[in-house]
Amino acid sequence: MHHPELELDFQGADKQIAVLRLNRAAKRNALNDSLIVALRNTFDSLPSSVRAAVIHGDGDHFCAGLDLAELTERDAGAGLHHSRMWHAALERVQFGPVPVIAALHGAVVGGGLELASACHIRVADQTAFYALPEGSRGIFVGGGGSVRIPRLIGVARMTDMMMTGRIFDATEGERIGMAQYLVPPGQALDRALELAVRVAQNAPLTNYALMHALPRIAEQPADQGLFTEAMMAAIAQSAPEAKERVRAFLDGRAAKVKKS
Ligand code: 1HE
Repeated sequence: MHHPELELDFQGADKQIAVLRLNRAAKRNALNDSLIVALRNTFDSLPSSVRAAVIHGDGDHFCAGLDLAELTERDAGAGLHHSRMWHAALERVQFGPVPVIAALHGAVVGGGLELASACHIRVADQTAFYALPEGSRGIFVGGGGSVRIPRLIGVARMTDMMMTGRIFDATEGERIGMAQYLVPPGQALDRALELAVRVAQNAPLTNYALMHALPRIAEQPADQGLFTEAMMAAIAQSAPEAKERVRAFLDGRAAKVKKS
């Protein structure tokens, strides 16, 4: 199961935070097939103590995307299966057991951006930049990018990135919705870990609803979305943990909402 280029570590008092590190800096963390399979296996087999995960990259870049050295003479069938392999792995990131926070720096390009877009929250430092060089390499996205990236930044911006090779820097990236947090150079991992600790404190059913119900509701027609929302709300509030958390607030034992 262990893959030398995908390090897995656990942090927090109860080992609640899984920290995954792409560990292939010499190749700018380019994702070869074995790394993609390892990513999938890791999310399939996280210990039940884990409540949130952080993913980041070693070296100067988050991830240079697909390992182009492996993009050999695939025929159409092999290309289809290759793309589906990426889909299966990134599906386990998005719809796996726990929320995943991406800590981004340097190149977040091609399949690296596809991986980042499968995560639930993105934290970028000022060195991050975003590109989809597939357009200039004569290929197309194949790791779910055409589905997930427009949901972050819109179809028009993704078209522009692929057609013209446009690169967004970290500040622009935060402005257009690539990342939700922008931090000084070198601070993305620390901030992502802080956020993971916070996310891990939520009721597991709330995180489940945010990961599994919210994106589906967003795709549904309004009437169906409202119905799904009502079902999810009813399930979440029926949990003993929800009742206890609400009681704690009413008894003055829980934090108020405070502006920072
Ligand atoms: C690689 C890869 C890679 C670097 N596959 N080997 N992605 C791309 O088109 C991005 C290609 N990479 C780059 O543009 C640059 O490498 C970076 C901007 C990411 C970093 O630049 P730099 O100057 O720090 O590194 P470098 O000198 O370009 O690369 C260092 C080594 O990593 C070098 O190998 P070396 O043996 O000569 O040292 C590079 O060849 C290697 N390397 N990126 C293989 N991507 C599911 S479909 C997804 C489709 C895509 O992702 S297409 C986009 C692919």
